[in-house]
Amino acid sequence: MSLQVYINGEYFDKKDAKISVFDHGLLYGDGVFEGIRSYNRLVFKLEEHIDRLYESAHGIMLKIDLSRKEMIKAVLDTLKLNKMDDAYIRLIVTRGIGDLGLDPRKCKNASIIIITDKIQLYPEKLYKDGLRLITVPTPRNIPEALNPQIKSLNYLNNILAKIEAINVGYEEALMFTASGYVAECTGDNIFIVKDNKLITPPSYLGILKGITRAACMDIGKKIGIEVREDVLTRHNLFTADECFLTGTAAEIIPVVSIEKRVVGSGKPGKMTLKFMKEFKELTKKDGVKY
Ligand code: PXG
Repeated sequence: MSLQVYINGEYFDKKDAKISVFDHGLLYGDGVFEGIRSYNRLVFKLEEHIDRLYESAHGIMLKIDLSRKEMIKAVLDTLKLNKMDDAYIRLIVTRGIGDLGLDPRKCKNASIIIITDKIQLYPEKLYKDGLRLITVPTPRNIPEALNPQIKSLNYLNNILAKIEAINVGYEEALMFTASGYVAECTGDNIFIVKDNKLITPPSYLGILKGITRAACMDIGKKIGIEVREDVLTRHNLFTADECFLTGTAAEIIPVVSIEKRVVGSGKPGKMTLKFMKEFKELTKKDGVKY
């Protein structure tokens, strides 16, 4: 059986899983999504992801016909059907089929798509050796225009930054806010370690409020490490003892250089390794079973 994809309550073979060219998700990037992971048949932070999906949808006045409970069931059913033990789940809700013209009133029904597959955001080697970051000219979207807390289907802001990093030979881009403060990377949040404390940019600056980021803040609390949200400058990054990125796809990945400045010892730091270990443990026990 080939991979089964859920579209509006029905399952389709991967090759037949298609949506209309008149769907406003395609025509205008009008929709929202979530990226979720399961580990050994436990879906990590499923409720948090579903809550964020509905908040993103509410932010763009997109009505999802399924209740949260029904949505959770649809995700779990799709995982079971595909017999996936460890999966990357892409949950997408688009405005649905309309006409040419961006008026969302023309779209009568949102399209719901659930893909359960695999993802490898960075090469395995970088988890051992650490990632090099480069800063890029494109700032993160200003929250007054399109708040990055809405996980929308329009990721061009991040894709432009990714292209800028790739063009100069880097795997990942560090993005700033329009005012020049550290924001996040293209699909990950950022943490630094300074004097045994963890610091991450506050969400009001205009970043995605990452679920892995929140999990790391909880880990800090649990193991007695001070974690705080604070505005960070480039200089704070250059003088950090350690740095790492967090995200559902990336999990936790060490950063060893930023804009050619070596971070700490130039190797993944002790605190970073501790958080990576604690996070792995958490994913083994924390989750919704299927
Ligand atoms: N910032 C941005 C801009 C993101 O897109 C994160 C931070 C981390 O958030 P979570 O909640 O996942 O800890 C994200 C999430 C992909 C991919 O396909 C990207 C993400 C998640 C899953 C897949 O590149 N980004």
